[in-house]
Amino acid sequence: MTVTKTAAYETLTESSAAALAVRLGLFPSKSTLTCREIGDGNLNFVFRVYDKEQQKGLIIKQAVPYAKVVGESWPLTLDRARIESSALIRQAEHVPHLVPNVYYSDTELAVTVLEDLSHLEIARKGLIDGKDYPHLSEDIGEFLGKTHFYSSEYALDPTVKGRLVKQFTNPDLCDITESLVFTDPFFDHETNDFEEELRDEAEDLWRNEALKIEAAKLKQRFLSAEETLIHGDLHTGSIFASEEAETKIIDPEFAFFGPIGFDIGQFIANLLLHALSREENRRAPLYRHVETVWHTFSRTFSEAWENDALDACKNEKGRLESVLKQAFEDAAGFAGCEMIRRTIGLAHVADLETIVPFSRRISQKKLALKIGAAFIEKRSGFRTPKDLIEAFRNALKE
Ligand code: SR1
Ligand code: MG
Repeated sequence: MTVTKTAAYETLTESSAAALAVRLGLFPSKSTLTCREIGDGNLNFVFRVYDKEQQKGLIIKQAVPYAKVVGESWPLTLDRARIESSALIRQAEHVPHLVPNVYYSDTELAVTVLEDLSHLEIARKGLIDGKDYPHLSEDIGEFLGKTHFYSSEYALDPTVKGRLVKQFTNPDLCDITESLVFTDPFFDHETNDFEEELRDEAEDLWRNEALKIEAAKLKQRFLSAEETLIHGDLHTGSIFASEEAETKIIDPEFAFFGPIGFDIGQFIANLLLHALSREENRRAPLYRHVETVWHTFSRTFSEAWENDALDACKNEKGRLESVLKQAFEDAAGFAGCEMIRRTIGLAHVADLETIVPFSRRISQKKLALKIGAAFIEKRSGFRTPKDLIEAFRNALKE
């Protein structure tokens, strides 16, 4: 993998992206290439360059200096491209089979050239189409257990960790999460976005002082617990999957040193938001994923701890358990914030938006708000994923 700094930033087009791939020697100059912009995310351009003759493709991802979902009125630095490629490279040291290969990155052009994963599909889309992805949660649990342990202070020398914390300082993207996940949905803020039919529920949230204080505490954990290098945006749209045991975690541009429970919480929230779009008799695979991701994460993290922890109290009874307990409590609270923001905040999820008829969409969104609030308020009492599922199912019954 090469990291370069070109002369100046310019926004790529389909033809200049293809030309870049040739210039980098990733395709022979005589190739007949097609290139299409396929990005459907909120922040970047994504080009797929394909050589039909060689049946070989690659992805060129370019950050633009603003949030695409909002427009040029929301400026953003381009540094997220550097963060993303560095995070992918670091993750690949521990779970090479679960992340895309990085072929090239250029900090000035804000470009990352990546393995083409077009044979897979985005998990959110597949779930909406009725797929269950039996291996998904085991793979995500392994990804989180290994990457979170080996970038934490439990595994790293303090000076190495300090250097990494600096390298992955990501203020712009942390600010997005801080506002969109932990603040705006809990106030009558202009970024919020919801149907008039949800106004009473939204206003109830905004009046709920106790809930707002708990969300503020979770925001504080998010901002100050420099525990490990987290992915930072692990929703089901950041995962490529197939039904046949292949999973790739993409898009770690929000990566920074944050609390261990954040990624697990976001993943669980998005599974449960999807569960709301299904009938109860189709929810079992989602409940299983919630259990499996936690159990695989904690088993993988614990094995790594046993083999490689540097912690002075490594073998003291209860030390590892207290780390995992904190991670689980945080995960429940973060999941609650994510469920609320995907319902009344900015950046909704297709799982809820495609529910028909409209009356059911509204009733499921009301449930998402109620479950989100319960997760935040009751998080310190939750011990296992079964407790989360029980709280979820109780909300459906009440
Ligand atoms: C302005 S960006 C909106 C959302 O898209 C990303 O995927 C993150 O989830 C962010 O909060
Ligand atoms: Mg993303």
